[in-house]
Amino acid sequence: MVATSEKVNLTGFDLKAYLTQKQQLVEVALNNALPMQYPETVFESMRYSLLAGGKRLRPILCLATAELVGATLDQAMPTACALEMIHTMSLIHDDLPSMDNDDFRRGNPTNHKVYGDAVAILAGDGLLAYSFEYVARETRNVPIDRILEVISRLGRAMGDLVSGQVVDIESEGNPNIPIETLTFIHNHKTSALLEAAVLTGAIVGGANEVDRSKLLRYAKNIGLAFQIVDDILDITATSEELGKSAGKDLTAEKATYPKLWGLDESRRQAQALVHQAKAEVSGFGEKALPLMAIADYITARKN
Ligand code: GRG
Repeated sequence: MVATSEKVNLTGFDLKAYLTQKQQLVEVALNNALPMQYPETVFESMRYSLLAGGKRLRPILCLATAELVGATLDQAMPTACALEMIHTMSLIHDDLPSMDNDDFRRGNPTNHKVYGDAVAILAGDGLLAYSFEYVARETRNVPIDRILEVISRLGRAMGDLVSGQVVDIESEGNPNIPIETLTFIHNHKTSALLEAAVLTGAIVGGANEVDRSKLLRYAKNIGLAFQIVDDILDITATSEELGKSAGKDLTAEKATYPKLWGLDESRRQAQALVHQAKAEVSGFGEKALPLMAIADYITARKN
C-alpha cells in the first residue's frame, strides 16, 4: 500500500513551540559542549560562529528522528551537537574570501571579518575535529557499534560537503551547467548533511533497515526541497531577512533551480518534494508529526 501524508493529521501540532523548545535545548548543549579555553583566540572564534543562532535544523532533525525510533534526547544530543559543529565549520569556510567571500552570516559579520582568515580557517578545522571527539567522548547509553556507525556516517557527510563545494567552485561563472551537475552539487553540499542528520538519529535509536530506508528517502526529499527554497529565497528575500547577502547567486552567475525552471515551477517542485517526504514517514503515524511538520517548514521558511 502506498503511504500518503493525508493519513496523519498535522492540525494539532504546534511546530513553532516544538522548534523553540528543541532550539533552546540545542543552544544550551552547544554552549556547554565548547567551553572557552586556551588558546582563547581560536576558541572564541569557534564559539562566535557556533553560538550565533541559526535555525538549528540539522540537530533538530537528528533529535526528532532519534525520538521517532525510540531513543532519548540525551542519547542523541552529542550527535546533534556534532552535526551543528560540522555545519558551522562549513559556513565559516564557505564564507572565506577564497570561496564565497561573504561579509555577513546569521546577521553578524562573518568569522574571518572578525578574526582574520587564518584564525577562521583554524576555527573551522577545530570544530571539525572536535565534532568527532565530542560524539565519541560524550555519547552515553548507546551501544558502541552504533556510535562507530554515527562517526563513520558523519565522516562520509564531510567528504560529500567537500565534493559538492569543489564542483560548485569549478562551475562558477557557468550558468549553463547541466542539471546533473547542479544536482550533484546540491546533493553533496546541502542534502548530505541533512541526510546525515536524519540517518544518525535513526542509528542512535537502533532503527531497522526498513525504517532507515523510509527515513533516508524522507531526508533526500527534504534535502532537495531545502536547496530549491534556498535558491528561491536568494532572489525573493532581503539580506536582513536572510542574515546574509541576498542576490549572491545572480552576482556570481550561479546555476540555480529558479534559473532553470523559473520561480513558480521551482516552488511547485519544492512542494512536491515535501509532499513526498511526508508520505515516506506517514506510516510511522503520530510519532512522525515532528518530521512531517519540519518538512512543511522547509518550504514555509523565510530564511
Ligand atoms: C566539511 C571538511 C568540510 C569542508 C566543508 C565549505 C565546504 C566544505 C562546503 C560548503 C557547504 C555549504 C556552506 C553548503 C550550504 C548549505 C546551506 C544551504 C546552508 C544554509 O543552511 P541553513 O539555512 O543555515 O540551515 P542556518 O544559519 O539556519 O544554520
